[in-house]
Amino acid sequence: RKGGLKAKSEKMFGLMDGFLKNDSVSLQKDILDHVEFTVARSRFNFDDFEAYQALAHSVRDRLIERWHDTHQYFKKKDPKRIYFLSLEFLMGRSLTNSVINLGIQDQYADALTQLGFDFEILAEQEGDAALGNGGLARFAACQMDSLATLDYPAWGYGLRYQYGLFRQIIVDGFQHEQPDFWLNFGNPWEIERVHVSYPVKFYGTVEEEVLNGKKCKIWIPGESVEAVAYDNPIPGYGTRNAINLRLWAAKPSDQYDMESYTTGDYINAIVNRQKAETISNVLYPDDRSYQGKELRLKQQYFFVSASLQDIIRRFKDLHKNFDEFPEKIALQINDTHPSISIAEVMRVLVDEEHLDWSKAWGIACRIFSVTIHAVQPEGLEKIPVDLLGSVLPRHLEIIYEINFRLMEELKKSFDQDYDRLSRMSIIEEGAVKSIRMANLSLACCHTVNGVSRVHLETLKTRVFKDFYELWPQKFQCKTNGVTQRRWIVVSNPSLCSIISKWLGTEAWIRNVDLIAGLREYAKDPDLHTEWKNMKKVNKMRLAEYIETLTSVKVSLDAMFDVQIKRIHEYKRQLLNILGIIHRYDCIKNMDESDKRRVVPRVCIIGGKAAPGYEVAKKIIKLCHAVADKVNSDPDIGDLLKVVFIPDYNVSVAELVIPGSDLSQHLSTAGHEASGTGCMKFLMNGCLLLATADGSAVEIAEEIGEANMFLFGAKVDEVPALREKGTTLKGSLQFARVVRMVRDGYFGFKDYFKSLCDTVEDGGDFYLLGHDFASYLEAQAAADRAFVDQEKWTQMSILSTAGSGKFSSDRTIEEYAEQSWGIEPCKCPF
Ligand code: RUG
Repeated sequence: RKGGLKAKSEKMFGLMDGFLKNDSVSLQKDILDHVEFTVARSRFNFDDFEAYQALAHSVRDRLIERWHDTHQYFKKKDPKRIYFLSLEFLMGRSLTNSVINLGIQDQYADALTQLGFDFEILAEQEGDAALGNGGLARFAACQMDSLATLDYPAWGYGLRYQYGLFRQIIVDGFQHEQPDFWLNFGNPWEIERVHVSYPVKFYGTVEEEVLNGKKCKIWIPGESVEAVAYDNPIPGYGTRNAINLRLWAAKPSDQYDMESYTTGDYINAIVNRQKAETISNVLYPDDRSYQGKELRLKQQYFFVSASLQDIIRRFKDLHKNFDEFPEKIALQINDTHPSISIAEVMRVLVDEEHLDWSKAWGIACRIFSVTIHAVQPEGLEKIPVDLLGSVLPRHLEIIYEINFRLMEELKKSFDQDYDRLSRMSIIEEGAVKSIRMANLSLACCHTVNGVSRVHLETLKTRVFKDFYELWPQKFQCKTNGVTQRRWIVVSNPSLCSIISKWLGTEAWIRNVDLIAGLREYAKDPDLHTEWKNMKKVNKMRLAEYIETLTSVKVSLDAMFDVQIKRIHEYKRQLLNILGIIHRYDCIKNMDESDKRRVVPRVCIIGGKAAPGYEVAKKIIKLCHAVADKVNSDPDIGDLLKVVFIPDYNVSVAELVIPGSDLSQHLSTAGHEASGTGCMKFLMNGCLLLATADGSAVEIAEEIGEANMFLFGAKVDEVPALREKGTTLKGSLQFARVVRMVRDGYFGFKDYFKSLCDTVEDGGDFYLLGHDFASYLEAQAAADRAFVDQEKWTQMSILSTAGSGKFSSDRTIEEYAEQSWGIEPCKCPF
């Protein structure tokens, strides 16, 4: 029978191949069919949004076709798979990216033109899928694109939040948060799998029983919630492979509350059941602190438990013996958020599969690897013991057992060094006894990855020094990357055409190392002309966008200077604003002849502040207060404009980055683990003004320091500077601009007082005062370079040409070879 099934599936595979036609007439028919039968509108009367929906569904059909074929093929070949666990994925829009990766963009553009629509206008109808906060989540999305493109047998697992990252509304310069109802108009990119669901248990007690003469623990849970799968096909570029991102949604389960119906309180019973859904309701909007929240722990365990049930079910379909588990499965933990998966794997193997502890632990240690994205020990997640014991009582016992064995092992090496033992312990003693999730990961994972060289060094010498001394071989550097498909091909089509034309090939889209070939033409006047035109067109689009949003008109001759990222003290948007105040102050005090020498600037800032982060919110307000003053000052005119772009997200980045001349990456050295925004700007030929932090150090190595504007204290100088307590005395200019804010020059004197306090004597943890003078020098150097447009264009070309290393394709290949031990598995065309 098996042989018969196999033959049948092979025949089906052949029949499905090329099932959907991609010529313009077939696409038109498919789109109209979807208008009529999916969107249920008349084909004679539908608007742009409905046209987008129909278009998206026809693309989805093609995605599903490849995605089925890929999974059939993976099943047939049964390669070792990588399962990527991440609590956040910041996917942005899917339409353009999908048609480009499927290789049918031109056909769709033709089909739509013939139907009287414009592809780009319809693409604008799509909302962003913002199931993540920032760098970590967008990096996860880039990794999925690279995994698919490089044909790796991969699955992503995460949570399908009902509300993604909040929408940022600006009222009178203040940030307000509004919920992101991203699913209200449906989501054509996902496939609801009602039949793929698993129960996830919480609370309850642990009991002992005897099985085959052996004492065993059994968990008697107190609550069960159903996890339902939503699949999101991720197409690779230049390949038939389309992998799966499976996101879990919580639904009420019937298993545990039958009793409540029989008590007669039917309405309350229903209301209580609905509460189950809250688990996947909302994304935590702070990317740094979420310590000790019950819902957060439930979210983590919910997606981990469902994913592992799914993974183990798939494994068991083909294998009987858990000895083969590490040969077939690699599990990647994205930051410490999914670390509870380690305890869950141990629970399943020991309690359910009845493996003995050492065997189970041996398996766990061979399958898990972790990437740490944080820099400070304080940024690592801790869960109070009481909370974990109440929500997941059996897991707490397991973690205690892991810790007991870890301590026994450590004692062999460190004997009486109790300080070290307590630092390395998974359990943190103190007022609130807690589980250190990072230490749990370090105890188990075979590889601990840092996200840039500087970051790995910090992990080795500070954050995890003790662990590094014990297990140096575990620590690896995997410098982050971004996908050139999204960040050049989708977001900057003119640049894409220029690169392909000058390299004489499109092969760089899969093999980005080829982009270095542009270096040869960095001084070619014809390339310069094309490059400058491309930049001008992109700046025009951005200028229109700025005017629509903010009513500020900006000059295309000005340097577009951009800082877009989450608002954080360490990212130092305040340094940028104080620099803008200094520029304003200088221009105000110039005579007309000096003014003629000023390089006009449009300073663009965008980013969200976590809802409870008061200092960050004040920074946003200060930006607006300065913008109000500067933009309405007739002495200034086009020499300086300040713009805050509200509701920064992935699709805003796709518009802003290609239109930028200069971008700022100002983190105090040692605080940015890597930074990936800088890589997107680099690919787009935007010059970087940056501190020697995170990946900027490696960027400087690739393009040469002369092609960017570096400034500020170095990583190893920072501790001594803090110790010394550098103050305003370091720079009169700094003292003057802070005083202007303090004295109410931009209004809101009382409101900004505490913000000024953060950078004045005794404070200034992030060293704005120390770095200010060198920041202004770097800004002046950028001005000088901009005046010589040929030189600037050459630097811009060299930036793009040097961006090859920062592709997530390179990152993923390093993970595949050095951490996961997986091979490509390419579905035949
Ligand atoms: O802040 C880091 C960025 O430096 C990094 O580029 C990105 C991806 O590795 O991750 C960011 N991050 C760190 N996001 N959340 C955290 C907290 O662990």
